[in-house]
Amino acid sequence: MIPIKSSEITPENVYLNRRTFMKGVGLAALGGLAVAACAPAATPIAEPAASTAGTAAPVATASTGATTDELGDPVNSYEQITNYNNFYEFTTDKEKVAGLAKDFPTRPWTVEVGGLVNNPGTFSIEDILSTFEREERVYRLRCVEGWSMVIPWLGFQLSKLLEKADPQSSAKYVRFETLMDPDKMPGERSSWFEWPYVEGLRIDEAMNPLALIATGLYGKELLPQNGAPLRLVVPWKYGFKSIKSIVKIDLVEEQPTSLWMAAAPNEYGFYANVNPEVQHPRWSQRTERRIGETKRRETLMFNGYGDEVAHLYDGMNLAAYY
Ligand SMILES: Nc1nc2c(c(=O)[nH]1)N[C@H]1C(S)=C(S)[C@@H](COP(=O)(O)O)O[C@H]1N2
Ligand SMILES: [Mo]
Repeated sequence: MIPIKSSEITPENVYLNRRTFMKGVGLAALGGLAVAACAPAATPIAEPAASTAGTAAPVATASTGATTDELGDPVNSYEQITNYNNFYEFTTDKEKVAGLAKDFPTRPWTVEVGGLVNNPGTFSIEDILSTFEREERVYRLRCVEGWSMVIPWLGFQLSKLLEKADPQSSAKYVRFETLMDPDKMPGERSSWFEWPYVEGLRIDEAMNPLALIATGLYGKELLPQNGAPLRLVVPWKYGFKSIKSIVKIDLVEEQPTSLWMAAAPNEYGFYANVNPEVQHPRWSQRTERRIGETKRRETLMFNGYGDEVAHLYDGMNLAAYY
């Protein structure tokens, strides 16, 4: 097999379908709304800063002390996790998100839980933090672009929040929405995407014990670049499913359309399970570059969480439900 160089990884945003492309061009011509950083030019994936690259086994100082995941892979450093981010509400440049998101206000913050539930409600982040006991979960995060990290999250099971909301029997999916506020998130002025960022899970996926609402990492509260004050983490799916800075959670009957499904439906499906056998239309998913390492690794089916989640997809053709 020919190894793929990191310089050959294609960012998620390079190709957009014709409809979105035409819309983007039209709006750009009309009012200069397009953000230059979101133009569909090949934005190469930058290597992490020299100071953080190559850190072999970082010490998890402020966390419970876990230095590896359950496979023995070392956790990435706090430096790496907080300085190499995808968060298109700020910029498509992974190394500039941290700087641009630095002053993003995460208080006050409320999350509206509604739709097909018996106990709808609007909860402040303080309510959420005092209601749900948090634990550390060390998970691999595999971006669809072909890079990955190991992150010691602090959070609680999404199932706990859903149980409190008490879904009605007609609820089949969970739909999540990120804050829509272009003054605070300037990337939302880009007409390349249909904002706000939306993601979804089938209800049984959402109830799986691995699905986490993270409010911290390395034992500290989340920084804005990682999706403060709360974000989803679905470790067996490509990173884009793990929606950041959530303000709305709805139980719904129909399968939600995510931002990435709307942008490029032939490239990003609803399921987005990590799968080395199903290639992205523009690149293979067989290997990945772990941030901090030079040699590429084999990508694992369901990102290595098959024992916990494979049963959710029994009888499904995973090439069709990509
Ligand atoms: N709202 C929102 N959530 C998002 C994204 C985004 O652009 N906006 N990017 C996703 C992608 S592509 C990845 S790989 C992960 C990255 O999470 P991290 O920066 O905390 O490592 O966040 C996901 N969640
Ligand atoms: Mo990603």
